[in-house]
Amino acid sequence: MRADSKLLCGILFLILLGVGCKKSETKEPSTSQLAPASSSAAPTAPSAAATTAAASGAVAGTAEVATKMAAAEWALKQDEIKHDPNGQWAIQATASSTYNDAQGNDSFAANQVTGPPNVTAYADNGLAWAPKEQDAGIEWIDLKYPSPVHATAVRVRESFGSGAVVKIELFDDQGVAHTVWAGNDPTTDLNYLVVNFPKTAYATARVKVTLATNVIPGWNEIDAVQLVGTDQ
Ligand SMILES: [Ca+2]
Repeated sequence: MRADSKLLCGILFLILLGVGCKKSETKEPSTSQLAPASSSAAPTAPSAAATTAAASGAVAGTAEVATKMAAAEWALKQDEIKHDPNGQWAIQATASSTYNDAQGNDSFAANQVTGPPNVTAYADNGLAWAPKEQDAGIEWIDLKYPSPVHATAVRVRESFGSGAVVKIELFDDQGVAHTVWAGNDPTTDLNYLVVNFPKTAYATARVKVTLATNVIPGWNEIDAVQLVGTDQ
């Protein structure tokens, strides 16, 4: 009898252990399902979606779909701009000032605005340019491009403290500045300020972006600036 009950206890223990293991297995997929969404989408959206999904059933499902759709739309737009055949990325940059007096390829140096965008989340990131002070006022970045074009747009990719751009100028081949946009920058989060204008009569290979950093408190960072145009 004793041996039987010991055996029974042993079997029961093994069954319970098995159930326990299965429980912990089922938790894992739900966690890893959330992971890809947060890495591929707009930085603020997925965590909100995760909280909503945990809160309640059908309504949460609808909200999650809407968040995913918005994230997908954002990603498609980023990709379209990045691969625009009429778009060029800067090859040379100078700035009014840089964080910690960064030079060359240092984090936050002017050169961090050259090339295609490489900041992947809305955050303080050394792959973008930041001026020396957070809220000093007027700061600018001056950029040169490989080919002079008759321009139709400038796209400024803002990666932190978005919304502080106040002016965009193009320089013609005589070095004369032309203001193509001035006003209130509506950009929020990691996104482009897109400025479209009638094709310029002059050719340009130089763009200057001016910020008023006191407008948006904290660090204001620019990841990349695209010049859009054609050679005729
Ligand atoms: Ca960058």
